[in-house]
Amino acid sequence: MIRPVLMLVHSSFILFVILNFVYHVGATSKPGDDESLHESQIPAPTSDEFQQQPTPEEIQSELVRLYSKYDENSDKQLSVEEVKKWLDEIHLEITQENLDRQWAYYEPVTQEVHSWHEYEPVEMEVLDWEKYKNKTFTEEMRIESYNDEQGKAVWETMLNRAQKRWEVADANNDTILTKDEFKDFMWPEESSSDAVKQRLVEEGLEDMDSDGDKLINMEEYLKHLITITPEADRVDPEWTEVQKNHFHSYLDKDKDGSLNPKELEYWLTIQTDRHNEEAARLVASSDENKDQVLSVDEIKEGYNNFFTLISPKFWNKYYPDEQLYGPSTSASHDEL
Ligand SMILES: [Ca+2]
Ligand SMILES: [Ca+2]
Ligand SMILES: [Ca+2]
Ligand SMILES: [Ca+2]
Repeated sequence: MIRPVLMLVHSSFILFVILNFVYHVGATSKPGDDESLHESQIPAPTSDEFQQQPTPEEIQSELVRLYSKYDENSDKQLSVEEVKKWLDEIHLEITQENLDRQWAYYEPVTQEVHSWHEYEPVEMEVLDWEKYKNKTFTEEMRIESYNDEQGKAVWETMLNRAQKRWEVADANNDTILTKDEFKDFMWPEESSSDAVKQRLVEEGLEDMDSDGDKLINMEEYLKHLITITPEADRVDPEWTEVQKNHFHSYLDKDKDGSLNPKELEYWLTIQTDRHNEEAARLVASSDENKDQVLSVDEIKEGYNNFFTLISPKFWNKYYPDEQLYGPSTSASHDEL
């Protein structure tokens, strides 16, 4: 049975796409993007567009090294709980690495900032909208996208969306973003700000709510999934049925047949239990002897299933020129 492919194309994804001069939404997603949280951001090691790739042995040895670190009670088995901790840490590391990289790219300047908390202004690195806009939506790219009507529309939507999101991420309303505010701008799905989460829901409605009733019904839901799911992933005759089941049993909490803004927010934001489910899925994927825990051999044998558990530092050695951890390219909402 195939797993539900439940991704929402966030504007940060599209900004990422624009950065890569690609205008076709979904063009950078690969079959298998639904597999886990970060897989879409990691190139497949088998892809031959990369010159130098880690060998299976190198990947296995990295996994074994990390395995010992997370096998906290040293019983030579990894439980779902231990794998969850591993996922939590790797997720933080990926986000931080990505944030640092993006922040540096925009060359923030240091100036005095009045925060909510401090009476006196503090010196902090900040970024202003004009600079962000000019470095993200360059004139060269604008000219290119204005070549056709669709490109022009996408461009304007994205610019508008970025600006609106900028405004909500700017928590102290001084029009510039500190690194913390910038993090909310880039990863609204992980923000603790209600305004940012609210904006994320509005973006979801803009993408999906074609009849404008502020609810996502099944038809709108499926239509959206079709636009973001590669055709190869939809050939399974069960595909539509699986998506419908997921909608009914997991997303539509009050079972009224459509997703209200609250249900949409649940779907679009990172839920704390997601790593639990992902950890359980990872353990099950390679648990040969079905004892609900992973031995070192099971990890080595199933190394293909665990790329998402390997730190960006490892991949960066092999793909130094790739922006492996660009802005959250998709919020993968795989709750199985
Ligand atoms: Ca600010
Ligand atoms: Ca609707
Ligand atoms: Ca509902
Ligand atoms: Ca086992």
